Amino acid sequence: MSNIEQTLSIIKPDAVERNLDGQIKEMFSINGFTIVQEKKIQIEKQEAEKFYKVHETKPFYDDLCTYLSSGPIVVMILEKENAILANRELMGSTNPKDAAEGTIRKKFGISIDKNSVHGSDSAENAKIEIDFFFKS
Ligand code: IDP
Ligand code: MG
Repeated sequence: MSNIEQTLSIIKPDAVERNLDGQIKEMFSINGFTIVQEKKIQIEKQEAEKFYKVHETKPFYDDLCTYLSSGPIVVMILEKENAILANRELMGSTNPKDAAEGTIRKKFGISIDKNSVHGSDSAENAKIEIDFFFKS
């Protein structure tokens, strides 16, 4: 049975700053994702804190929110069969050092914090994250 899903992807400041957004979007396209909506924005730290609220108890939370709000990002709704898991696989492990060959983080990630992309981790969070950026 078909299971077309949507997931939220973010090209993070480190990648936008290095003009990698075109190459990253091409990787999505080659891998069968449709970019349903996209926008390039910069968010306030307060918004980053809301977006990453699940991580609020982590020691890296403050740095993470400062970082996500430090420069322009590209937020996208990606669509494909089993998009949520497929995007997590295409992104690779959180730490680029551990990411598999051919993944976005292996190719472009600099470090565990500057790892170039975000992707929703579940159907529930995909919906919440898509609404966060695209609900009018
Ligand atoms: P994910 O992005 O692969 O889903 P999460 O565990 O949800 O990884 O963490 C969210 C983001 O927080 C990561 O993408 C990374 O930028 C940052 N992060 C995660 N773990 C660490 C850490 O141990 N030190 C610094 N930053 C971290
Ligand atoms: Mg996550």
